Amino acid sequence: MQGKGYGMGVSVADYDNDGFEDIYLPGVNYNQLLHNNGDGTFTDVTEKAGLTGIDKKFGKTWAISAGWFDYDNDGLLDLLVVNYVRWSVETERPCTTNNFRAYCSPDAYQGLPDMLYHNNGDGTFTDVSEKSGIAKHVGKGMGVAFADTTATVTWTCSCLTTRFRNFLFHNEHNGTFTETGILNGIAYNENGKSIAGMGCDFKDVDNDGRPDIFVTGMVGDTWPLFRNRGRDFQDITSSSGIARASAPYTAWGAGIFDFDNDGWRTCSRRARPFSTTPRRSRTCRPSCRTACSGTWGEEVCGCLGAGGSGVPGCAAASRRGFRGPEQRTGRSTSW
Ligand SMILES: [Ca+2]
Ligand SMILES: [Ca+2]
Ligand SMILES: [Ca+2]
Repeated sequence: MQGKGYGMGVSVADYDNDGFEDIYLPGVNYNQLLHNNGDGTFTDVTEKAGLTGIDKKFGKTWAISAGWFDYDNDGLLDLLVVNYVRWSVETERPCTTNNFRAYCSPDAYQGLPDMLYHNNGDGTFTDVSEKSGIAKHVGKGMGVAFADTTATVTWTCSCLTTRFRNFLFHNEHNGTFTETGILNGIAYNENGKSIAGMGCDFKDVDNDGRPDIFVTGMVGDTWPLFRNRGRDFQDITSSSGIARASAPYTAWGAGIFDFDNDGWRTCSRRARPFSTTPRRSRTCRPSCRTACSGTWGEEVCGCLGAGGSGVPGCAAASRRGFRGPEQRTGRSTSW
């Protein structure tokens, strides 16, 4: 597996249904599709597959993340590539902080649309970005997450962007997508602002059957948690306790997991808040007990707890080492 250029992300899935997981690597100047040969080796099939990430208008786009999902239910995984900003060495301009040359803010660059590739089933893909409506929406994307909420309303994927509003693409099941981020309440946070969103996940944190959206951001942003109410989303970042816990941190990756592997909808006395510091644990513990009685705002605190809360938690990698829920050593919860 020979890497090329500056890789930014990774997405793993068996796109050709041969039983072996394949790898897609979005990057700055190259994207790569590595086919798993099933014998411990991989073959770079990017060109043959048509997944170079080269756009006829923008050239090679700066891709940061990608995700596999079957948008047309034909049994073959399709690929969404999330693009960041228009940048090249040739057009880079000088930016300074306190008279020192520094990286420019994302505000200094133009955004890009994302790309959607349809899996043709013969090892090749067709760029359907324009046909599907995805290319109409220019952003500065960094993360992507998918969820199928057919029990309520079908939202299929969410692209998060940095210093630009979030997108929510609704799968119309006719080959096209409608962007409904503003209508459904996830475009901006509860203060009406966009944040430097980076990682995201789209899973059910409160076991009501509707996937919710969690986003990580920069220090001071607080990391939004949007609760899915069926017809729309409600920003519960503050009421869940995440605002307070996340405000001092910058984070990229995000995930909603059941850390202690003991199933859904159980609370324990050991439930702790979304924090690794004892001080915050003490502050929030009474709320977590309330959570067991089913109050939503407090339940998030419990849901995000570690060490036996029994419901999924949220966690994120952080520049300052924030790990999300604390993990204990013990039977199924060892880390
Ligand atoms: Ca495969
Ligand atoms: Ca498909
Ligand atoms: Ca939910």
